[in-house]
Formats: sequence, structure tokens, C-alpha cells
Amino acid sequence: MSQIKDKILVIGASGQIGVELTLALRKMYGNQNVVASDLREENPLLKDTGPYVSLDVMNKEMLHVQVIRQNITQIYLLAAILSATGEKNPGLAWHLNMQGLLNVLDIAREEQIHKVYWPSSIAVFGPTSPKINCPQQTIIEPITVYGISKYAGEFWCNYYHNRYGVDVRSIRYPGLISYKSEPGGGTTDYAIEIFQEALDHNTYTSFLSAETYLPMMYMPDAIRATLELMEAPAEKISIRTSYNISGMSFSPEEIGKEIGKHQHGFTMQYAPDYRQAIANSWPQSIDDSVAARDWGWKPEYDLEKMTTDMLENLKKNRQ
Ligand code: NAD
Ligand code: AKB
Repeated sequence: MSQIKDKILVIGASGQIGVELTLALRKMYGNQNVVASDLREENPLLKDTGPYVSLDVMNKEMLHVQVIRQNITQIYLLAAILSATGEKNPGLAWHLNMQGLLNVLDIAREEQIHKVYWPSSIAVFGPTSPKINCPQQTIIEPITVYGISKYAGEFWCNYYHNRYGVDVRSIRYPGLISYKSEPGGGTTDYAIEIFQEALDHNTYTSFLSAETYLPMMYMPDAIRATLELMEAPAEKISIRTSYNISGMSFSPEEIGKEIGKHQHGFTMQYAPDYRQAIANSWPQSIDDSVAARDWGWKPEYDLEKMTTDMLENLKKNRQ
């Protein structure tokens, strides 16, 4: 339900999730009430759809000024360094992922921002977490700097909620698959590359092995989950760290077979690299029963439906 009085700032709006989330928020709240911001230039899909400001989340003063100047009442923080890129520069990943969040939480507390959204990831889980139907609360020992930063971030969110009353909400997204904007350097990015390569060359070399099962989700489900969580009444939110949500699980071989149903003669090769160890440390599937109970979460897309939609839209974009 749209709330006209709210003014939203999306930080990291030019990224894979940011573009689609900004467009969805503009539909709900009105174009002028959703300010997109990023360190890099405005994504072409956002052009002329609403206000855009250039902003570095690490510059707390600049962020604070924008929040006051624009009368911001909700912040969606999407700026982060993802798992694969994070392993190349652990110090930078820790710094951005932690300090960016702390800057936002501090300003939210000082300016009495109504709501904050900050995504976590299935990357919080590690090799000692259950592989199948990984529960909301379980052993969590991440092995990547990205996973460590997300887990620490979850507890900062919980802390700011308990201590200062900041209404911060979060989801542990699985790997997200989309066709509108490029992925930002994750381990699950193969499941996007595979579609592009299938259409370009009818063959794909996966950087994960054939049988690597991972939790995944199609972007329309992820956007809907985000909006449903943010629209839920506060008394329904029992988890102030981050909610597990689930969409589908598949391996490179399985998605290759699914694409092959549409792309006659599609072939796959496998050349696992450093990302294999990251993928091996994550669960294969996620138990999202707490999100289902608290705010009614239910995914719509399975592998078959997502593959059909991805190929249709990617082909349309190429015409
Ligand atoms: P992305 O890399 O595509 O986008 C991040 C955006 O943040 C980029 O446009 C980048 O320019 C911007 N940014 C980087 N540093 C910045 C700074 N200092 N100030 C302002 N902007 C800055 O990432 P994404 O895939 O859209 O992910 C968004 C969030 O969702 C992240 O927190 C990520 O960890 C989380 N997440 C993503 C996935 C996924 O599969 N995409 C899965 C789980 C969690
Ligand atoms: C990544 O692979 O790093 C992301 C994620 C699951 O957080 N897609």
C-alpha cells in the first residue's frame, strides 16, 4: 500500500537490485518520492523516471546532508561488495559493507527515519551450517569476508532496533537472477551469465562444477519479498537480524538442461575456479518458514518458469 507522505532514498540504486527496486518503489510511492543514488552514474533504465543524486555512502556528512535536504523518511541501503569481488579485496569489502551500514543506522537514529532496509545474504552461512533446508537460527560460521560482514551487519541491525528503536528490516537473499541490470561480482552470477552466453554462443563454461546446488531466486520474487517485508506491520516482524527466504535450488547442470529445452543444441563445460570453494561453503536450500509465518512470504517462480521468462525478455531486449 502506498504511503504518500514517505520520501525514500535508495543507496546503490544503479546496481543489480537497485535498478528494479527503485522502479518498483517509484510505482508505489510516486516517482518524485523515491530518490535514487549511487557512486557510479545513473543507470540508463532509471533516467527520467525520478530524482537522482550522486552519493558515496562512506561520506557520512554528505549522506546526512542529503537525508535532511531531501526530507528522507525511509532508506534502502544496497551499496556493498559481494562475495567473489570481496575475496579479492577483503579490507575494502569489510570497510564498505560495515561502515556504510553504520553510517546509515546512525543517521536513521539521529533523524528518526521511519524505516531502513538492508539486505543480508545466504553467504552468512558456512560449512558447518545444515546443507538442506538451512533453518533461520542455526550454526553460522561464514568463511568469506562478505559473509562475515553480512553476519556482523545483521547483529548491528538487531542492536540498533533493540537499543534505539530503529525500524530496520532485512532479508537474506539467495543468488538473484535478473535480465535488467548486470550482476555485481557474486558467486551465483554464473546463473545470469549462462543465459547471455546461451543466446550469444549456444554454449557456456561454468565456473562452478556441474553438481553445485545453490539457493536462487528470480528478481521479481526478490523485489516482491522486499516490498512485502517493508509494508508488513511492525508487530509482525519477529526477526530483527535478517529473514531467510527461499525461491528455488538448482545446479549448473540442471539450469543448463532447462535452457537446453528452449535453445536446441545448447552445450555446457565446467571449469571451476576460486568461487567453487565459496559455493561449497553455502547451503543448498533454505528453510523460510519463519518469513512465511510472520509476513506471508511465498515464492512464485521455479526453475522452469524463471528460465522461460528470462529467455523471453533477453530475446526481446535484443530485438
Ligand atoms: P551491485 O554490486 O549490483 O550494486 C551495488 C551498487 O552499490 C553499485 O551500483 C555500486 O556502484 C554501488 N556502490 C558501491 N559503493 C558505493 C558507495 N560507496 N556509495 C554509494 N554506492 C556505492 O549489488 P546488488 O547485487 O544490487 O546487491 C545489493 C545488495 O543486496 C548488497 O547488499 C548485496 O550484498 C545484497 N545481495 C545481493 C544478492 C544478489 O544475488 N545480487 C544476493 C544476496 C544479497
Ligand atoms: C553472491 O554470490 O555473492 C551473492 C549472494 C548470494 O549474496 N549473489
